[in-house]
Amino acid sequence: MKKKIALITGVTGQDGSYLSELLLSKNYVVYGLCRRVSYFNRNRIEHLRGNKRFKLVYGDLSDYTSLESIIKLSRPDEIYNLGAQSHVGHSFEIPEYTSEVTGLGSLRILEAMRFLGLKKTKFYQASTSELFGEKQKGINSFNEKSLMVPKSPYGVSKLYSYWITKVYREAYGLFACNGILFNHESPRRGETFVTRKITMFLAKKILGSKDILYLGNLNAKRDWGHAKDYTELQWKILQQSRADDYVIATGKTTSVRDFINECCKYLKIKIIWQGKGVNEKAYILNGKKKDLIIKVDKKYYRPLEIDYLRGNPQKALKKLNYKLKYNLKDLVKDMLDSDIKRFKKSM
Ligand code: NAP
Ligand code: F7E
Repeated sequence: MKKKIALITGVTGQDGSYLSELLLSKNYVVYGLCRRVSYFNRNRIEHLRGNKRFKLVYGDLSDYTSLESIIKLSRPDEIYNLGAQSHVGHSFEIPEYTSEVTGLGSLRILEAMRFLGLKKTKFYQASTSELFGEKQKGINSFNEKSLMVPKSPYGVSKLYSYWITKVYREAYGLFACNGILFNHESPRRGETFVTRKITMFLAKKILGSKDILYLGNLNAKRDWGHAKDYTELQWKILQQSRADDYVIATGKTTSVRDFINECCKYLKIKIIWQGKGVNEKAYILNGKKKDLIIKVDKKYYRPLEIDYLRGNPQKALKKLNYKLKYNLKDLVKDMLDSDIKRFKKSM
C-alpha cells in the first residue's frame, strides 16, 4: 500500500516534533519545513533524523516560491500548517512580521494548493484560543460558535488564517480545517512561555539555585492541556470524511499563580504569596526561614491582556471519539520530571 505523505510547517517546534513522531509511527513519509537560521534549532527533532521517512527541507512561510516548490516536490496527502511567530507578547513588538508569517503564511500554502490543483490534499490550520479574546458577558467557555475578538497582533493574524482557511474550503472545495487549540504545553514547550519558565525555574530551585523568577500577570487564567493529546487530535481532524473546525481544550481553567501552586505541591515545596499587583511576591518556607523566589516585573505585562480563557471541547471529543490522556497534574509532573532530569544531567 502507498505510504501517506505529510508536510509539516513548524516541524522544529513543540507540536511539529510530537506530530512528526506520531505520523512516523503510523508509517507516513514526513516532510518537515525548516527555516534557515544561524543557530541550531533542531533539538526537538534530532532523534528522528535517522528515519529515512523523515525529510527536512528548507523554506519559509514568508516565501511563496519555497512553499510552492516544497509542495510540488512532496505532493502531500496532508499539510499541517503549524509554523508561526507564536509568541503573543512578542507579537506586540514585531506586529508586521507576525502578520506576514502567522497571517499570510496560511494563504500562501492554500494558494499553492489551488495553483497546483491539489484537490485531494487535506489542510490543517493551527488556530488558537487567542481568537476569542476577552471574557464575554454570560460566557463561561468558548466553543466553535463563540464570538471572536482577538486582543493582540498574534490573535489578529491567526484570525486572518482562520477565515482564509474557511473561505478556501467554501470557495474552492478544499479539505481545509481549523483546530482551535487552547494552550498546550509539554517538556518541549518553548522556554519563554509561562509554564515552561516556571517548571525550569522550580527544577533548578530544588537542585539548589538561588535565582529569583520574574513574571508578569499572575491572575491570567488559561485552559492548559498536554501537547501530546492535542497533536493526536490534529491528526484526527484530518482523518474525518468532512472538513470542519474544532475547539480543542480541557474545559478547565487555572491561573498562572495556581499553576505555580500545583508545581510546588508536586515538589512538596511550601510556598506563600504576599502583596498585590506589581508588589506581589512568593516565598518558600524553610522551617522558620522565608526565601523570596518570585517577583512581578512589569516588563512581562502585555499592552492588552486576555485574563480568562476556557474552552468547550465537547464537539471535538465526541466527533473525533477521543478521551484526553493528561490532566493538569499529569502535565505538571511530566514537565517538572523532565526539567529536573535535564538539569541533573548538566550538573
Ligand atoms: P512553537 O514551538 O513556537 O513552534 C513554531 C514553529 O514555527 C517553529 O518550528 C518555528 O521554527 C516555525 N516558524 C517560525 N517562523 C517561521 C517562518 N517564518 N517560516 C517557517 N516556519 C516558521 O509553536 P507550537 O507551540 O509548537 O505551536 C504550533 C502552532 O500552533 C503555532 O502555529 C502556534 O501559533 C499554534 N498554537 C499553539 C498553541 C500552544 O499552546 N502551543 C495553542 C494554539 C495554537 P524555528 O524553530 O526556526 O523557530
Ligand atoms: O502566557 C501570563 C501571560 O506566553 C500565558 C501561545 O502558545 O497559547 C500561548 O499564548 C499567560 C498570559 O501563553 C508571564 O500574560 C505571566 O496571560 O505562556 P504564555 P499565551 O500568551 O496564552 C496560545 C493559545 C497560543 O496560540 C500561543 O501561540 O501567562 N504571564 N507572566 C506570562 N507569560 C509569559 N510568556 N511570560 C511571563 O513571564
